[in-house]
Amino acid sequence: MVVLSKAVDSDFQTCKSSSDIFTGIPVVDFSDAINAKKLIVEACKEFGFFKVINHGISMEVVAMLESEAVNFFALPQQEKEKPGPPRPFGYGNTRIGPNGDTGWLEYLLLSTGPQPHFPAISQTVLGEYVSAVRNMLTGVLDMISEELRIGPTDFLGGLIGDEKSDSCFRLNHYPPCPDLEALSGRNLIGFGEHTDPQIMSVLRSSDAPGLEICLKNGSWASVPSDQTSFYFSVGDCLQVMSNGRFKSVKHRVVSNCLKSRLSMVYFGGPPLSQKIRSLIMEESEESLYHEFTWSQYKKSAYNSKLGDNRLKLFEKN
Ligand code: GA4
Repeated sequence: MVVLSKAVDSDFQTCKSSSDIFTGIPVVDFSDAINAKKLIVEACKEFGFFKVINHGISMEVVAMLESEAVNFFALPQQEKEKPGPPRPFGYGNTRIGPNGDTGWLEYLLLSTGPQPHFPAISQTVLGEYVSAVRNMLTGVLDMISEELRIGPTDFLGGLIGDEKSDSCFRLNHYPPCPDLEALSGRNLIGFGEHTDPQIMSVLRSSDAPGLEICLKNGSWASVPSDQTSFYFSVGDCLQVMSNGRFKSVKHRVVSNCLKSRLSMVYFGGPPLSQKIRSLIMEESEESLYHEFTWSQYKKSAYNSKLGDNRLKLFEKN
């Protein structure tokens, strides 16, 4: 990582982080299947974001992958760079995407193909984690299909479970940024504000704050860190499929802590050829978006800057 003084005078963005931890994030308890579906749909409409508890995922697998990631990020810089840059998959440091965005983090971007692998991370642990999270996401999406009566009940989940699903996985390490005085009360941005282009994303983080979501009124809310739960966020494709009922949640990460933060995020994407269009429309309701394929949307997303409104290009007016 670059040294802090360089980060402060260079083009790293800063922001005033939201100081209070937000306590209003909906909590979905998987042990209460009857209420889970309704709660998920309400949460996707109100926040585009919710937390899942009693998910049944082995905390041992989570801890093992976390420790693999911690060990990887502790390697000498040269070693970390060996597998190559994150285009499409590899190690990245302070540069995000292809269009000049920067952030106070280092990361690994990985494929989730049939047998996800990365030289410095145990293939067994990575494979177990990815398949457990994929199954959990598939279950959540099936609940949404059922509650909203979108096609067959396994329609949405099927897009992620499909062997051609274009999902990906990211391990983010946000090093501590202790010299906050030099920033005059502001915080370095770890990962700038953005929405995820895919259908839905699943995040698990270490016990350090930093994630913020944008509420409907435009204010930023700080998400409490919770190592034992998973946070789900609606992506752009699901906003389109729900014809705008669900909100693709804008979020960011600020490095406001003395602790380093580690997050693992699974981005559930459909197959490249999948057509994305509004799937629920009441009588006389019109689609808010032009139809596109995931491949078209992805291409357009990779031509955008992180904070751009990527759906704008596909809105009907
Ligand atoms: C945001 C969500 C995922 O992290 C990601 C990001 C991707 C990247 O880091 O390469 C993008 C970003 C994300 C959206 C716009 C483009 C592409 C960086 C960027 C500026 C892996 C993804 O799928 O889209």
